[in-house]
Amino acid sequence: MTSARYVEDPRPDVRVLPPRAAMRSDAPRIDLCGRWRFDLAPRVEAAPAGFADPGFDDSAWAQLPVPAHWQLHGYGAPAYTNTRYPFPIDPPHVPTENPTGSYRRTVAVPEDWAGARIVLRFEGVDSCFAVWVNGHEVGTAQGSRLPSEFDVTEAVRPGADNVVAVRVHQWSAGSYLEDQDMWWLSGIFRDVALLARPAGGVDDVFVHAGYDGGTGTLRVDAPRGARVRVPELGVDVAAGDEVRIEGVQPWSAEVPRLYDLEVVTPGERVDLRVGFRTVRIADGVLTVNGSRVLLRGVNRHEFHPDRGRALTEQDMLDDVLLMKRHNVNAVRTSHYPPHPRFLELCDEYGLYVVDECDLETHGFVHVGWRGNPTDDPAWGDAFEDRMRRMVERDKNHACVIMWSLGNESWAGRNLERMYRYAHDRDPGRPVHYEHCPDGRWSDVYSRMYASHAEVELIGRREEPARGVDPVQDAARRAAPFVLCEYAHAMGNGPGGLTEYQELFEAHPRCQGGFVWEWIDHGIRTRDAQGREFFGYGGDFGEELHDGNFVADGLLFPDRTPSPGLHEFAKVVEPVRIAGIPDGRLRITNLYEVLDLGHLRFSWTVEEEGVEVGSGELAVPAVAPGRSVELDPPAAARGTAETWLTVRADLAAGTPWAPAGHRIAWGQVQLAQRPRVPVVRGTGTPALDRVGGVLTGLAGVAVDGPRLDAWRAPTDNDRIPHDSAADAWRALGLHRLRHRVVEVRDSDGDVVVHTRTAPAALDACFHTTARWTPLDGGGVLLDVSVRPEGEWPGPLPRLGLVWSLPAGLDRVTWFGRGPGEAYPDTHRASRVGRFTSSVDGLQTPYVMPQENGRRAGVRWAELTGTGTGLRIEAMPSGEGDPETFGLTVRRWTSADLDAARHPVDLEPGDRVWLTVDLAHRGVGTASCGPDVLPRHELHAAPARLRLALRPV
Ligand code: IPT
Repeated sequence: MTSARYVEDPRPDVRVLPPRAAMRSDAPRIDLCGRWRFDLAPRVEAAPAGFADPGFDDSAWAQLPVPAHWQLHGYGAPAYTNTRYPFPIDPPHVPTENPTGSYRRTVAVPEDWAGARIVLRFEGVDSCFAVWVNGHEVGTAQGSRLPSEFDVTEAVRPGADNVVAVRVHQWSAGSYLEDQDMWWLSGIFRDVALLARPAGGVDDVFVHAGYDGGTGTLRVDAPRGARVRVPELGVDVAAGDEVRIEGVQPWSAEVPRLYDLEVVTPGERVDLRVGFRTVRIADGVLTVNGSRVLLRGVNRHEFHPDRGRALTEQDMLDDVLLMKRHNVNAVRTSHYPPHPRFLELCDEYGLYVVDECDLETHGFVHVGWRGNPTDDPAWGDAFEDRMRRMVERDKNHACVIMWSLGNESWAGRNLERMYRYAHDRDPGRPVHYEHCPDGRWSDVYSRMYASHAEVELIGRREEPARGVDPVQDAARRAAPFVLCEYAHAMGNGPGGLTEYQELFEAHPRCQGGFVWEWIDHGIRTRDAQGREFFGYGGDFGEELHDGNFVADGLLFPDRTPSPGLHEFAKVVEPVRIAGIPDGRLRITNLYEVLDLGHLRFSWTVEEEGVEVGSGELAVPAVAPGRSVELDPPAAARGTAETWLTVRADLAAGTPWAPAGHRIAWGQVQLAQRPRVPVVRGTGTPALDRVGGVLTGLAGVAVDGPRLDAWRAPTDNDRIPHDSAADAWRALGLHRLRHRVVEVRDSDGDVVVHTRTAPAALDACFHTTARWTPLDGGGVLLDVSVRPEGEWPGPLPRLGLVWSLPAGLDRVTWFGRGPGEAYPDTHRASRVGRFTSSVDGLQTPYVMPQENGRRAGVRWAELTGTGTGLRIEAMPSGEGDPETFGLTVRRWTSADLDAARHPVDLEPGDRVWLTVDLAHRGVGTASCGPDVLPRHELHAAPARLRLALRPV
């Protein structure tokens, strides 16, 4: 049993002051961030005795920054588990081995603080702590991502140096409520401050600022006698008075209009920025200021690869700017309230927030939810206390449009207490909880990872009853629908975004959702050779961990956008530009409140990817929800494949992006690719008649092609039980063998028939390759693939693999680009001409896997040292694909598959080129639906004609 009983006591310490709103005040404040003396002990009992005494000698201790996690400063190590508690399930007890950090510092408190009430405020300490001031214990707290304040008036000596001592425990009863899918990281990781609270000050404020059809309403609950002023609106009223204000501009994520508001008493003045807005569920639809909202959201954990969850203001701003620049309009603060500054930024820049409480008990799933605190009254106060601390802290933010009780905590009566608290205290915001099939603790119907087919049923309000009584079923069916998590962005993907968006746009009830998740939580570290990489579960010596499941975001750990973020930005773009069958352009405004007047439209015409015309496009200020049809600004003129690209860019700078920032774009094909006659040449292709492959082309040492039906499994291929990748390995797709059946001459061509199959099976692929010499030293390769026998289940690809000299390190192509694209992730790519180094084609997923494919390629040139190679898809005239998928890398798929981190991939003396005849989508099966049927790849005959030429 621990000597510090509070560690295993879930009940909130009564010495913690009642929670109140986060505010900026003119009352004196001393920032206690900075370096503290620090000691880490392996257990509570091993923490230095008497360390809280003012006379304790800490001069031999090291220093640790506050805010920070000790594991990221050389004390202990980070550990990652998804749902499993990294300690035995024995609530409320935790292991005796409970790393305990002792923190000390002095603070000079000014003389003139004498007489004031003095409060010590912690914004976040993970996971449990006790505080002493000048040797007096002032309280203890749990709730890692929630503030706690202690009255330290009696302990502080104004006019002197005061010793603040904090003992922080890695594990506590609170850890059972904090089983979020993230790194276990401890310490004082948010700000600490000492506050002088003036007599007659403004301890708490609750702003109610609504908006209805041009009229704002304002009522500010604050201490009696306080004045409330909004200078810009000429408002100067007493606290508690309600005023109606005509001509107010409303707040929304698109137009985040804020007004400065001050609340003043003789003792204190606090400053707030308020947005007038009304959130309402009307006719089963979630609205803000009467407009239906479509949540283009992301789930955001707080993360930085060096700092963990101890973010700087710049980190938070980086997130907000990246979101705004990628058409994100909503954030679920999964799964805990964020640093308070983040919400100020969301108010200011315009993001809808679902503010989620610091609650998850997911690990109980592994014991059949036995003993889950959610339904145990002994934990009721802890649950309500958490909700109360969040609601009270964040209640004044316009950005917060819903409260969320927490995540994955199953069901139980303690949720009822949380729900009630939020509702009673703040009727102005709906409450969200996902695991609530009967709608008891949630005002919206929320689900995670529902398939497209189910979302469609829900959209029609025809979803299955899910075993609840008819009254509750009817209530849920009438509620708006939100996907609190969808499109698991792990590794290569997420596939299927477009099809979700189509459902959100088709059914008013489907109000969008939140991609899981915003950022990969890879921690920057080094291997034995000193090479830097982003570590995941298992890289820090954990005995229990969940590998790279922690790296499933739209941003790489260093905040570089992944292809998934580019795809998301394109799929959710608020303006849709498309060609319609009559040859005209349709421009649709999908904003909630903005018309299109803030955008500048321009166009270019490209022939085979080369610009031949450009101009501005006059587009009227189309109202939200409306569209306009226009004649295309140009027509095709010649014989080349011609594309019109129309772009919508910001006409003027905004706080989050400069003028010219791209919001949306669309392409219309103006002329098809012409058929080019193939002119036969003389000579014989340089074929290895035993191996059945080309060995040279005009002096270029090519070797290939060999048929390939495999890809280095993506996380989505690999992670589910009975995964696609398991099936591929069982079949042996990663170890195909080739038998050259026949090489024969035919009318000046060489025809090679190869049988490709894995060991131990009789199923195979027959490949027939007809080689024709071309004028100018090239060859035409007409290749047909025909599967034979049983090929159960999907295939990852049907491709042709070649190796080339490593000196060919540049690739130029005409096709989709510039980024990678798979059958269900190609919206962000446009048809054009692009150039990249081979290295630049690779996507550095935290876990190496299939990546970097370019889609819809008409032709590609690989150049560099010496003669290069051009590969062009030639229309067969029989409806076969006239494009191919292209991957070029310095390693093989086997190397990619074997690597555990990008640093494991070492270039060799060859470049590997894969030309896909067909490729499977990527889906989201790592957590959610697999590849949609239309993007599946099943064994079927395929054909491709390629002209290979020296360049
Ligand atoms: C879901 C969790 O809510 C989220 O935190 C994360 O772990 C995600 O899974 C996977 O990355 S819960 C799951 C049972 C769908």
